[in-house]
Amino acid sequence: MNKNIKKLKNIKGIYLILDRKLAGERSYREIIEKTSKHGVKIVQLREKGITDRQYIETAIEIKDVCRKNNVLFIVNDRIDIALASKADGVHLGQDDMPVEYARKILGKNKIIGISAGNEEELKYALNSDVDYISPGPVFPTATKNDAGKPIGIEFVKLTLSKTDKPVIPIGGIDLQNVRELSKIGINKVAVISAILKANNIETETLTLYQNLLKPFHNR
Ligand code: TZP
Ligand code: MG
Repeated sequence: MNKNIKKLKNIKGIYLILDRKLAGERSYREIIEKTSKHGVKIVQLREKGITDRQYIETAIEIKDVCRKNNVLFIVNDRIDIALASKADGVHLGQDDMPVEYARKILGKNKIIGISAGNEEELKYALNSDVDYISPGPVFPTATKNDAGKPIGIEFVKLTLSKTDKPVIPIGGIDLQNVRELSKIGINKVAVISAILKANNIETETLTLYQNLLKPFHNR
C-alpha cells in the first residue's frame, strides 16, 4: 500500500470542500481555522468562474493556512494549480483529465482522488491509480446542479466491498444521515453545505464529526 493511501487511511474526520457562494461573508482562512479545530482534516479548493490568476493566488494562500492547521490540501480538477501551489493532491471527476495522465504529471507523491456516480464510473475508479474514491452523490443535494441521481447507501457499501482504498462519500451528507454512513464503516465524509450553511460552523463541524465517529452501542 502506498504512503498516500496509508496516510489517508489513518485520517478519520471531515473532508470540507470550500465553496465561494456558500462561504458568504466568511473568508476561507476563517473557515479553515475554525473547522480544523473541530474535525476537518482535509480541505478541497473548488473554484468555478474565477480567473486562473485568482485561482493560483487563492490556492497558495489556502495551502499555507492548511499547512499551519495540520489539514491536507486538495485542489479540484486543476493539476496545474495543484502543482503551482504545492498542494497535497487533486480531486478529479470522470470528465476531467484521465487518472493515467494526471499521475504521470503529478508523480507518485501527490494524492489523486476520484468521484464515482455509477457502476461504470466505479469500475474506472477501481482500475485507476487513485488514492481515494468518492462515491456520490449519496443523498440528494442542491449544491451541485449536475451531481446526478443519488446513489444511496447501497452504492457506498458496494464501493467498500470492492476496494481497500479510502472511501470518502459525498453529496447531501448532513448531521443526521452521516450516522447511516458511519454504521457501514465509513470514517471520512466530504461535505459542503452541512458546514458552510451553518450559523455556527464550529459547533456544526464538531457535531458532524462526533456523529461520524460515535460508536454504535446496540450492535
Ligand atoms: N460532488 C458530488 S455531490 C457534490 C459534489 C461536489 C456536492 C456536495 O455538496 P453538499 O452540500 O455536501 O451536498
Ligand atoms: Mg471536476
